[in-house]
Amino acid sequence: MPMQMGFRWYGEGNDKIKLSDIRQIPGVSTIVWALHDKMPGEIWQPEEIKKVIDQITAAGFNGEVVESVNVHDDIKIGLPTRGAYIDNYIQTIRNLAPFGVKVICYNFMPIFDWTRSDLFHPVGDGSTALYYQKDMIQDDPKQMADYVMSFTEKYHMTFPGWEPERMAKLDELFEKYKDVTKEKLWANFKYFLERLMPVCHETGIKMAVHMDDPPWDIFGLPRLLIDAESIDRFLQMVDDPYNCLTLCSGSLNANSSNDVAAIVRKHADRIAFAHIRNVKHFPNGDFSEASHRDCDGETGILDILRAYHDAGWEGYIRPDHGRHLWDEKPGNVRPGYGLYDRALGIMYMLGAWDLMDKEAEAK
Ligand code: CS2
Ligand code: MN
Repeated sequence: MPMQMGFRWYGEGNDKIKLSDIRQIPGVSTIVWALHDKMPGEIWQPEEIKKVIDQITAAGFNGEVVESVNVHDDIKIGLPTRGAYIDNYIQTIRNLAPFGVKVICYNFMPIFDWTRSDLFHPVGDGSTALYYQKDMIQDDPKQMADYVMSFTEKYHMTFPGWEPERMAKLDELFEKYKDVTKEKLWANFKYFLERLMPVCHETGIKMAVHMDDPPWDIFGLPRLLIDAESIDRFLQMVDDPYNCLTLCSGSLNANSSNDVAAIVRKHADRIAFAHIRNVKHFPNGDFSEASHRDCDGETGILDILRAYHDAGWEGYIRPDHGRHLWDEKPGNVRPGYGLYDRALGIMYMLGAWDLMDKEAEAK
């Protein structure tokens, strides 16, 4: 089985992009989906899963990758209530398996998912992209949460990992994380995965953790999956073929010293899901997300693709955040998840991949 190209879709009524639009992008086999109205810790019910899978398969795709089943904060903090939340997570895995799901992408970041200071920053060519201004993300998490929530209110759009219900309790959450050191977070992570592995073996579903974005501590909260060393530690900590990575090139390369291609070469067999995103760095430490074209950023997109190809890698891959192009503006596009730039990204990736296939055949 060759690698499978995916496209993230937020679901009917929750995404302006239609499955029939995605159908027109060459080479997409897999819809990367989720039940976006579920709170972390809730069980995903078979009938809810079936409804989405039926839509996906009717449109000619498979729904083998879920992004994300979010992990309840009590599990990350290590509270006594974690047992019940892990039981629920296990039940969700069991409920997903009969519908052909093979990979669950998730993250283990305290409180916040991806963090940016501007969701629609001008790139300079008329398009906009997600942007990180270093000096704006220092000590006031509320300011940032308010900024993201202002989009939620204005455009009636919620972002995974930024659920208004959780953001409303920010003080309480920070208080609960007060004693969670980096080592404690690692230990809680291990506990969670060790409970999940038997059910992963039983169901054939791989757990694929997403990298922390950006890959450093923010607002005093520890972050774990930040570089080659921490990825080694993670894979050894629970050394099981079902304990895998969602290797997100752009998240990792927000720290420009991270060499993503080298990580691919080392751990291809444990990468279940690849996110391809390009990052442009500025001398003051700010960064912008960029088109997938190699020379538009410094992430090394072509080297990364070559590393996957050389490894004979057979996982799922998708374009990650793209820019907002043409008529895509706040209000009609999910930040990072427009139709056009991700479609262009797919053609770029497939172009490189087809050429590498041809070269390999000729050898
Ligand atoms: C992001 C994340 O980089 C990405 O793909 O959009 O929100 C990602 O989906 C989560 O961190 C995965 O749990
Ligand atoms: Mn990603």
